[in-house]
Amino acid sequence: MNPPAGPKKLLDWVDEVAALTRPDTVQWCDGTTEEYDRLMQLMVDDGIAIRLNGKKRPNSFLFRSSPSDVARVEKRTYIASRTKEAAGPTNNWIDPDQLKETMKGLYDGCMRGRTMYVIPFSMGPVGSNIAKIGIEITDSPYVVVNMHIMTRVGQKVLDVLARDEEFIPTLHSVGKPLAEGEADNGQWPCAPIEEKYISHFPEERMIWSYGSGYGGNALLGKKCLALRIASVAARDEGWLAEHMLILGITNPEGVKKYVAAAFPSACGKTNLAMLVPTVPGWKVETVGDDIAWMKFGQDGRLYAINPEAGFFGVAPGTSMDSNPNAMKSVERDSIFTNVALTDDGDIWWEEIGYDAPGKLIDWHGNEWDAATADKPAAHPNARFTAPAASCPAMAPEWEDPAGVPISAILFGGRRPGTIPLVHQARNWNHGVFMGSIVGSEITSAALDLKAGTIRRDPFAMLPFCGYNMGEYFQHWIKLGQKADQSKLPEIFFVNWFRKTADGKWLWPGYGENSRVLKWVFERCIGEGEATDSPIGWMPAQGAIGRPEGVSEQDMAELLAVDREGWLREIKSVREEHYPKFGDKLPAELSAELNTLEQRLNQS
Ligand code: GTP
Ligand code: SPV
Ligand code: MN
Repeated sequence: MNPPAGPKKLLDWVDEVAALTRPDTVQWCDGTTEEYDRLMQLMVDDGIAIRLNGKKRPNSFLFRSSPSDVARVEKRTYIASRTKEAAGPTNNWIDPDQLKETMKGLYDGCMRGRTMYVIPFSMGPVGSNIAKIGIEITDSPYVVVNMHIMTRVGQKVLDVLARDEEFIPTLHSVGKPLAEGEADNGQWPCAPIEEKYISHFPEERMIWSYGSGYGGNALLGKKCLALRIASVAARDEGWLAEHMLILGITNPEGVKKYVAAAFPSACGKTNLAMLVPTVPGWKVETVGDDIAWMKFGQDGRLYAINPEAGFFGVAPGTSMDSNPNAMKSVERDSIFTNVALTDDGDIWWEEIGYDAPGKLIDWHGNEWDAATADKPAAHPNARFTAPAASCPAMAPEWEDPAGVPISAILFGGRRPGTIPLVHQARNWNHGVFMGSIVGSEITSAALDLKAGTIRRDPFAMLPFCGYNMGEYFQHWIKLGQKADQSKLPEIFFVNWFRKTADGKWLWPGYGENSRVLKWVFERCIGEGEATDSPIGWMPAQGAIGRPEGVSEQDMAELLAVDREGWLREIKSVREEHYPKFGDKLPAELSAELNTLEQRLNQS
């Protein structure tokens, strides 16, 4: 694609970046299949990509990242607002001028020997008034092909820009300039950890990323734009940018409702969004699996769109049993990163549903034999990138620029104890309280955190809120106050991850979660039997059907109020969680905490 005629602001910025980073050439991306194919071939020729067996996995490719570049890096992620207070207690902050100084030093000449790609992309349907336009400059062709799938790329975006010059500039480099005659030689390029920066300048609505080529660090439309920067815009403009899946659920009578759900990373959003119900006659359809932008409509209801166009999903654990719709989404036209390779040119990962067929090449590129291996063949945070349109469960309306009206919001996380399978908030503020105390058990997987501990992850937004989390709580409270109370979504707290004393799952999860969704649906239309409890509304006995293999005793445990556990929870929120927010903590939330304690003590 030739450089466009304008807007000038964009052309100037591209020139300025090229002068600083000094690439060999500059290429404007047009989002076409031809461009995708050409870049894939280039990466295959460079030994960075492996073309999978076209008979098994048509038009699909495998990439292996550097072992030092396998996930988001929270400790290198910065919210560089003017003041530290604006970033708040939960974000890493550096003074923006100082950070720019450091990063300009790193960017200086960083694209030497490489091509600089300019990607015009839209988060949300192109031209929709809820959509936002970004430009990503990157020296990674891997980023370009992933952005093709995850966002809407190309000329039509520039056409919109020609009418309205507003765009979010995002700059990315893998941070590995090439000397004269040097090549990557099949090695995934990235910079050492202490040179990685995933930086956000919220007041300027600008993103600078350096040193990592992986996922949310590098595909800047996703976490950086659609959550960290969008959350700031949402606060200023009165809407919500959330780490939530969106699904449609239809009952046997054909009535359809929409549910949004916030669970921390690797806690089941993609799986719930694509769920195949075990309850006969019910249907679930996918609108989005990771991010929701929600605005109140003229009719006073909250409408959600999925700003993305694809899935960047966790591969291990995905099987025809656990998530058949994801498996069908990756049958073709997909990118796989850090999974294992079979000797017939297909992919494999742990718990894919069948044994590794003989010897594999693991995600490091080494031979791997199931009989002798002591490490997994796929990295626990190995991912697939697949077009949303490939998913058989997509709701026909998933790209509707008007969005879908949300009837229920769920919060959840991995909690082996205390939090029951489901309970419902008494009102909006109680629901905001539930969101504010979300926590999750750290599994060994993706992030560089201590396994086995519970980390508070309010609204599943801890790594993704672009401003002070205390103000974010206030924003949620305020939106509820301004809204028509009768039209606000009902709020629920769910937990698929209860364990027995010996560490087994109490609840089978996956498709069986439809039993909980059914109760949620029924509660939204004033049916669904519930009993009042100290922690909120709970399903009446028998209101949630018991899956095969779950004993009556287990069911009772899943739906009990664990008084001692909740009193410990209150103590931890009061002493370790809420104090972080100081005077930014809304009084409404402390009041909810006190009410909960009183109700438990009276019970
Ligand atoms: P991100 O893409 O990181 O935001 O993750 P996510 O929230 O979309 O999580 P995903 O659906 O990919 O699931 C993460 C892991 O949790 C996978 O290993 C799943 O197999 C597992 N999982 C998902 N749903 C359930 C469930 O209902 N029960 C149990 N036990 N595990 C689940
Ligand atoms: C998450 O960590 O929540 C993800 C993966 O969805 S990434 O896009 O890498 O952030
Ligand atoms: Mn996510």
